[in-house]
Amino acid sequence: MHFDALIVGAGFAGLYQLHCLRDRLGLTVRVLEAGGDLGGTWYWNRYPGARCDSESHVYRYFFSRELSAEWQSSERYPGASEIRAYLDYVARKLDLRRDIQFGTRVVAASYAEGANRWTIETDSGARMSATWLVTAVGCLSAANVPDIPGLHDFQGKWYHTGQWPRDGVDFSGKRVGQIGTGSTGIQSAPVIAQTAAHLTVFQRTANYSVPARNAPLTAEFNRWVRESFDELREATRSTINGHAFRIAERNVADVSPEEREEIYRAAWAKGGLQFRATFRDVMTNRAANQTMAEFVKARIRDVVSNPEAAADLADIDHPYAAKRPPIDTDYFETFNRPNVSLVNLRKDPIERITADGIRTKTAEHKLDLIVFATGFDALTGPLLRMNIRGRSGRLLREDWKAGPRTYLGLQMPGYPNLFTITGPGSPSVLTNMPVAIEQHVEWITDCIAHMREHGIRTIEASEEATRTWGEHVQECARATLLWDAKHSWYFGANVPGKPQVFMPYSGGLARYRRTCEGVAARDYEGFVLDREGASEFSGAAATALPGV
Ligand code: N01
Repeated sequence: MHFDALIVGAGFAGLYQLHCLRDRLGLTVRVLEAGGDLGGTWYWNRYPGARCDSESHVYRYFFSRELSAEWQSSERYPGASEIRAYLDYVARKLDLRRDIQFGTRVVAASYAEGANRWTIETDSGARMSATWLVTAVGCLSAANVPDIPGLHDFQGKWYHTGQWPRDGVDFSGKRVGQIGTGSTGIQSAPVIAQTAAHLTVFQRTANYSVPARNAPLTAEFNRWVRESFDELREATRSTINGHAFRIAERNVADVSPEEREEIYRAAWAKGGLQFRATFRDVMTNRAANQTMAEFVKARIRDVVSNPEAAADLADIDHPYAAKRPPIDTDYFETFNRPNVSLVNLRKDPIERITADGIRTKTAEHKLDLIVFATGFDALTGPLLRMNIRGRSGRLLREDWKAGPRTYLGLQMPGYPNLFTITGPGSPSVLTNMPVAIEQHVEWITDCIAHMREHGIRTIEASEEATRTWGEHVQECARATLLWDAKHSWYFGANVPGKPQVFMPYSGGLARYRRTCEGVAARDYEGFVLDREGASEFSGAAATALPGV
């Protein structure tokens, strides 16, 4: 079957891309989704405590006032099931499901030059083709289960948080081991501890966390959200990270130590990602960052009553927010429970998994169940596992051997008419994702509309623009303290053998948006356009995007 466009993935990105291409441009479109339902990341991440750390009033689409106005969020941060319900609501309103094929994993995609077509193959052996291929596969969707010796010997059950069973997992009466203390592990441990007989948390790198201070939302707040649509939309589009809060204009050195402490305490009491926004130089000035880091470490020591556990939890080896900063509900408090213990893998590394638990250098931990909160093969993993082949059969996996190469995180040279939503080299994971997604989807939609209007057969990132952009992405990261945490997944360091390249664009979403707009306005500068070919579109005449 042939379509104008195929979209891979039915999360925030795939749903909006379907709406834009089908309902605004009139293209024939099919969405292919590996999961059994909508949600993308949120379909798979059903682990205990799964919740977004963007706040509900901005973790949503802003392309439609009506869609936003009719949705009521129940809590300050949306839980995974509420996000799935929201996406279901959007899909119903826009009648999206009829063009989505669930339970269908794309296992290969290849471009045929003569026909100017992408052909994809699914895990059931089906083939489909399209003029445009848009990957909406998410940045954090390829689960990373570490290759720890002995996993096959384990007689209990084990789960990765990013592939959580739809029916949930019953921890009651079970001895549970959790490996990993990133954003996920920090959310799951407190919830698992509530019902497990015992929870052992295996920590390799100690992590900062700030209280989320989640709470139910009042009717008054929801009314404010409805009435503030324009302001919220404008704020998310003009801030560095797509959130509605702004980073303070002051530097740490502008205030006295007493004032600074007061500012940190107030931000701590308020909770959430805004904690980092209290000073503008914490991501660029080591001494400034250290004040923030020390404040958080002091809070950890305040909360955790066992001094050894407190010391292990506060023994953090990187600047605050150089790795993705989590927010939590009672994470550090959890270590005061009698049924929770911490193993510091830096002192006592895992030797192997055995039939009945985990053996570290100094101890045997008997377990009924292991939870891998061990993260993802981020950004590149979801794309590479699709076996994408471009011109002359070139393989993306080969082209990215030394790290991802993209232009604006939107396209790669050698892969015409293939667009990657929030791909490596775009702000993506450093932002409030739906805002970054909307910007990409709208840019891609405008681009395809432009191609149709002007009879452009193919668009493809140029080699030179890709090289320059790649250097710029590294330079931007180097100018921040993100560069200091070489063991973060932003560099791909969590997956053995993965090239160490800083992957997301850290120059800020607002600046990035302007860059993309400028590129389009200058006739898609940095892209190669094939204006020769005849077009073969089945949709209605090209239309400009209304309202975007
Ligand atoms: O994954 P991570 P995540 N032995 O890679 C440890 C988003 N997110 O799923 O740091 C022992 O951050 C690893 O240790 P180390 C968010 O963008 C958002 O938690 O590599 N330990 C680390 O502690 C986030 O950043 C939300 O030394 C091993 C942990 O596993 C991203 O998803 C919620 C190990 C992995 O942490 C990923 O977060 C959740 C090994 N072999 C996630 N391998 C919200 O919006 C790995 N680890 C709230």
